Parts: sequence; C-alpha cells; structure tokens
Amino acid sequence: MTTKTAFITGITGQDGAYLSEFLLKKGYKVHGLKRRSSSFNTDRIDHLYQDPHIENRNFILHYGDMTDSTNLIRLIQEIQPDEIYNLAAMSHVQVSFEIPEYTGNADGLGTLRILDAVRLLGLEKKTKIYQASTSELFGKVQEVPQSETTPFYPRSPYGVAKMYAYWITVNYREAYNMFACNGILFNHESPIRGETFVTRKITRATARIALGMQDKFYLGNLDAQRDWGHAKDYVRMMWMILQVDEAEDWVIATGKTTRVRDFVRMSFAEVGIELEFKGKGSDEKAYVKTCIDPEYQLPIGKEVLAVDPKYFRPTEVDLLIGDATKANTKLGWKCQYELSDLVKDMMESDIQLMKKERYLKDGDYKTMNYFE
Ligand code: NDP
Ligand code: GDR
Repeated sequence: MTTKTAFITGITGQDGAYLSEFLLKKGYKVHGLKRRSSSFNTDRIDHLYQDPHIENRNFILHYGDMTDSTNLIRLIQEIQPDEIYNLAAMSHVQVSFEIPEYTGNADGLGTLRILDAVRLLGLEKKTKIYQASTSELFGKVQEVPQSETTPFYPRSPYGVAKMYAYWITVNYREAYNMFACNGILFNHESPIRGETFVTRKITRATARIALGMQDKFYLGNLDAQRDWGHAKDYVRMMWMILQVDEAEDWVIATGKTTRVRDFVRMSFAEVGIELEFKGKGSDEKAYVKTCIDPEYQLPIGKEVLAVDPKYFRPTEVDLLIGDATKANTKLGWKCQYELSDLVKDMMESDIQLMKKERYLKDGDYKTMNYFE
C-alpha cells in the first residue's frame, strides 16, 4: 500500500470514476476537481463519497474548472500531489464542432494551466503528470495500425485542441525536466460511458427496444471503424505510465477494429436478436431477422435503426486501429477484456437500468426517458 496523493481532473467522468476506484484500492489519497453544476453531477463517484466531517478522508472533491488558472494553482498548492491525472475535457468530438473555442480553452489551454501551475509552484521534481491524449490525434488515416511514431492529422476542433495539449506536455517535459507523459488512448467504453457516445447510445437503445420501451433509434456513420477497449483496462495503464523510471508517451489500444454497424449487430445479438441491414449511406436501415430469446420477442421485419445524416460529422475519422507494442513489451500491459466481454458488460448493465426505469414508469414515477 502507498501513501501517495493523486489529483484527478475530470473525476466525475467515466475514466475519472474508474481511476479513483483503482487508486483508492492502492491506498492513494485521491483529490478530484469537479465543476459546479445546477444539479448533481457526481453519479459515477457517489459510492466513493466520504462525509466531509470525517477526519483523515482519502477521497476529497474540490470545485474548479479547467478554464480557471487561479483555481488550479491554488488547488495544486493546497494538495501538493505526487501525481496529477489530467482527464478533464470537453470530450465529445461532434459537439466540439459546435463549441470549438471553449473546447480549445478547456482541452488545450487547460492542459497548459496544469503544467504551468506545477512549474510556478516549484513542484517539477515532486509531481508527475499524466495527460489524457487520444487516438483522435491520428485523425485522417496516414498509417495503419497507428503507433507512437505515426504522424498526427486531427480532424476536429477536439482533435486539434488535444494536439496542442499533447505537444505542450512534451514541451514542458523537455524544457523543465518535468515527469509529464501522454497516454494516447484509443476509444474505451464501459457501462458508465457517457450516453451520447456511440457505443452507449447503441446499448441503451438496444435494451430499450428489446424491452418494448422504444420503437427505433438513429445513428450517423455506420462504416466508421474504431479500436474499442474496456475503460477498466485503460485506467490501469494510466497509473502504470507514471510508475516507470522515464517519462514517455504511450499508445494504448487493443489492436482490433470494428465497424459501428457491427457493434450494433453484437449488441442486439446479446438479447438474442439477429438484424438484417438494407440500403446504403443515409438510406441504410436495420430490421429484425430472428428473435431466439423468449424474453425479447419483436415482430420479424420490424425496423429498429435508421441513419440520420444530422449525426454525420463535417470531417470524420474513418479508421482507427492502434499498435500498443511498446506498452505491451516495455510495461507488460495487456487488455483483460475482449470486445465481446465489453458488449456483454454494457448490455447487461443497460438491460438492468432500463428494467428499473420501466418499473418506475409502471409505478407512475416520473423518469427521464430520452437521450439523443
Ligand atoms: P468524460 O466526458 O466521461 O469526462 C470528462 C470529464 O471532464 C468530466 O468529469 C467533466 O465534468 C470534466 N470536464 C469537462 N470540462 C471541464 C472543465 N472545463 N473543467 C473541469 N472539468 C471539466 O470523458 P472520459 O472519462 O471518457 O475521458 C477522460 C479523458 O480522456 C478526456 O480528456 C477525454 O478527452 C480523453 N480520452 C477519452 C477516451 C475515451 O475513449 N473515453 C479516449 C482517449 C482520450 P462533468 O462531469 O461536469 O461534465
Ligand atoms: P469518438 O467517439 O468520436 O471516436 O471519440 P464516438 O462514440 O462519439 O463516435 C465513434 C464513431 O461513431 C460514429 N457514429 C456516431 N457517434 C455518435 N456519438 N453518435 C451517433 O449517433 C453516431 N453514429 C455514428 C462517429 O461518427 C464516429 O466515427 C471518442 C471520445 O471519447 C473522445 O473523447 C476520445 O478522444 C476518442 O473516442 C478516442
């Protein structure tokens, strides 16, 4: 067990929640940055909450924002962290086309604010920094599979902001001899993935349709290919990156890629429903072909999915497939979850969640039942 202190920005997000659990189990004292919100935004970490009146708490939340330098400097001074995991970001690629300036500020300059706070406070020797970099840096296909040496060509305001964050992390490492590393993580998902990312949108909709709570749903580009892993495997790697002797940048990926269309097929297969896809491009639709599970019976031929071009992106990233040989060989990192395990985990969780929602609805309790 360790007595180290970690500071996690983005602690209320998918990765922040899993990383907190992971570090607490290792004996860390975990501090997290949360945004002020008009309603509760701590669902994913409520099970870790500790009453502020308890002495010697090891899980402590602080209000703050990546766009507020003075707040970040004050918190880092107070916390004196051994490790900072900079996970906070406006992380939705499509939304970044709508709020590009804010995305640049939070995701790009936000990273600079963390690095510079550590420098200004003279913590360069004490504090190690993990930067949440992304496969979106690779963007337009230059090379397959993508590794630490593949050139970057980001395709969204999000990708471009993260490219600034990547290089400013490298620059502070080289200029000030700081232990600052980029984890270039490919897509990773889980039952607590944000509801508007494609995998979770699919598993939620599949569960609702199978349970007769929704008629059909809409997606954008079904041909996009992603290298999807499980978030639990990936947060372990974030920690490993900061435990080695030398600060470096690392690609983390499964090395396998899957089309969005096939993720849909796999999700429906989990509830015993086989789909048939017909049509092309914006006219493509999916219909029920067979239902083998007596619990989930839908009419054969029922349309469950259509393409809505509003989900097409102005510039798309068509194909991501990562080469994590460096992490595999130098750190001994291996994925414990296959894609089929991930789909199963997400579907089981969403079926349970939707059954609960249906139960509440049947009991006439008001529930929220629509996510885009
Ligand atoms: P989420 O979207 O689930 O979480 C993002 C977190 O950042 C939330 O806690 C959010 O707070 C917080 N946040 C957003 N804007 C600000 C801000 N201005 N100030 C303070 N906090 C803010 O993302 P993930 O957990 O999936 O990803 C974690 C990080 O890893 C992100 O930086 C993401 O870009 C990156 N990444 C993710 C990958 C993935 O596949 N999941 C792959 C590669 C990189 P709130 O809850 O209040 O919204
Ligand atoms: P991505 O994830 O953009 O790769 O970024 P997302 O799940 O949003 O999209 C993956 C692919 O699916 C296509 N797609 C749709 N996407 C969404 N969200 N909604 C749809 O209806 C839909 N239909 C098709 C997209 O066009 C895309 O090709 C995620 C985020 O977590 C980033 O923060 C992270 O950096 C990268 O993964 C790695």
